[in-house]
Amino acid sequence: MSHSLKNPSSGENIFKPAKEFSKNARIKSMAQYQRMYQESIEKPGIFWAKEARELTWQKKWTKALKWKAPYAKWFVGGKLNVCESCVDQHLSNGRANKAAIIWEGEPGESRTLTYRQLHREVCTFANILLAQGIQAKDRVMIYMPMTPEAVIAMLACARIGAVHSVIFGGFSAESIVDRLEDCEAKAIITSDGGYRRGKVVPLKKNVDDALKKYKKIESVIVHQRIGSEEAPVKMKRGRDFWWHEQAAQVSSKHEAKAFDSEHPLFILYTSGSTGKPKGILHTAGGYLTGTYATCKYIFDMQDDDVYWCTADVGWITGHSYITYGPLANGVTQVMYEGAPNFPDFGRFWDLVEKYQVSIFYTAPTAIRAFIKAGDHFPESRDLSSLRLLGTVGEPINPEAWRWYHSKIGGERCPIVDTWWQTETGAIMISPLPGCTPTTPGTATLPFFGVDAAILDETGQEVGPNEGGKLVIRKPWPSMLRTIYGDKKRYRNTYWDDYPGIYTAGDGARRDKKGNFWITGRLDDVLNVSGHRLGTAEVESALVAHKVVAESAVVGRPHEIKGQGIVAFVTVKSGIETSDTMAKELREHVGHIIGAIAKPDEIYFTPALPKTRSGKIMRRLLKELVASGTVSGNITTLEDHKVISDLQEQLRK
Ligand code: 7RM
Repeated sequence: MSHSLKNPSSGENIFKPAKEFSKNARIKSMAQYQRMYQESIEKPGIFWAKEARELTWQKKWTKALKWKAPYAKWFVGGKLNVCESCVDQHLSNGRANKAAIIWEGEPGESRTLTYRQLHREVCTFANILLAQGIQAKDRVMIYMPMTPEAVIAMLACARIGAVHSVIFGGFSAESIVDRLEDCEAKAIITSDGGYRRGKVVPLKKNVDDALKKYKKIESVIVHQRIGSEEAPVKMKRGRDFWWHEQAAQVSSKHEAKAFDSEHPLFILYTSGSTGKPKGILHTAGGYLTGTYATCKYIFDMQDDDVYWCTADVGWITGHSYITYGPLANGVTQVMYEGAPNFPDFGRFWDLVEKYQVSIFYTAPTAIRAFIKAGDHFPESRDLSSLRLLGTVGEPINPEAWRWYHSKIGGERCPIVDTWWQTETGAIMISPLPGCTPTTPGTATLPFFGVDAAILDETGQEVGPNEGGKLVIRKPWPSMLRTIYGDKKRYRNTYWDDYPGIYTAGDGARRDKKGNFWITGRLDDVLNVSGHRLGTAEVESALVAHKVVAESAVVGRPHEIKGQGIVAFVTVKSGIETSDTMAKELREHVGHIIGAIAKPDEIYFTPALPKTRSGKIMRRLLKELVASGTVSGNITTLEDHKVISDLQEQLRK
């Protein structure tokens, strides 16, 4: 059992991994972590080369790292085919008939692909791509639902050296066009549709709409996921091809050719501070090494684990922790197509029970939705197969952390709160589950080889509990190599604050023990009467109140204090809101953080504006409180109506 030690002086909860967990974990003690961390920082080349050697290379590298800031080359001179580490190697290491992917569709059908079957599918699809004239370095867009074919498509691109760019299936035709134009893709892989909350998402139709504007696509390969009237598909002759028809015409054998370690692997678009998404470019050898090693140490993947990451492959989490990292580790993983609340909020826990999931990785926003839905959902399922939990995407509020720990983890599972970004490729700051003492709300300590620090404006490292900019001072293998087609923006965004140092764009502080507390994106840090205050801190305080399900906090110019605090609050179902409640919440925040943090205004809303990946769009809320309206592009919003309703409320 993991136990919690109450520290009476600070009132903090410190959770330490159970002995039984540590005993079998790769990293068993803090002493071991510290020794390895020290070595990895002093001699990163040696540390990472040791990890990289566990992967399959056709030609060994001559130099682990060549660094000319801000450009890194890892495993220089090395040649590999990423697909060999993720798939082929398992055909000869005893895992050929082991389940690689156990997939469940939203309607309930289930399919298992062994590593041998995955290999055949990937080889077949690689041959389909070749038959379409796709060559190394060509960009291929992938716009698919959460089916094994999405992973197969990614791996097949990697296998032939093509550069995939996955677009989340929830994005609109308009978003597809922007990205197609930016990377000048030659082919698209899509599906007739996918199931989400009982409805069919018409993916191929969205592609057709996008292709009215972007004319450089030579082939569209369509996987038949739905295959019925529910997803009518128009095929354009000479351009559109059914996956299964092509598969019948090509060989299922394909020999993996080696590519340079720095060969581009994929481009993934992510939002920045401007409207135009950034195409983050990752390359083969370093990215694979980073995702492989983090899965091994942070998720402690073992041969008998059943791992489940609930992210979509359209996000970096899906790339690193569904496709590349887990497969390179030869683990068995669950993949689920649909929504967490279909048919109800018990679905995830049904899956955990049915497939005996042992490692579960999800986002705080999902956890808060589960809290809101009610405890009876997890309580009525057997979750005893779980041994390790993870979170990613935003700071987790202690309230959600504790719920996750007790209701999902049965107080027995360590929780790894993993901080990282699309740009970092792999997890950078996280507990190691067998050794790191954790406190709800902190991502704790840097991973091996990660020289994380917090700097002030002058470039000095700040003292304990002082806020500053989170930076990484040394290159790491899975770091982004550039923003595709925009070197200038690459430099400006990440490397201009301090010479040779990567600026993450997040604010953070370190406590006396060295734990990193991420306070949120820097544009979300408020300064109230000269006090630095993370919007995340106020949100966390609000969510700690028993009526609150979720909240978003933004700053607004304030005559006297510099910035005032505006809170948007969603209450749990069945609870009535009132002015009295707003007052109570103000007092509550004052009680938890201090009077300084009391929101000046509180707006109740049935939902918060979120991107489709579940991130709260504070930028919109900020604009809304500042100007009363929202301009610009809101096509990435999950629910447009939320904004118009709030606008109405603010007018009153
Ligand atoms: C993996 C991912 C990156 C941004 C990042 C942070 C925030 C992510 C955490 C977190 C606090 C965490 N990539 N973030 N994980 N903040 N604790 N454990 O989310 O590119 O989409 O977003 O997400 O602000 O900069 S991402």
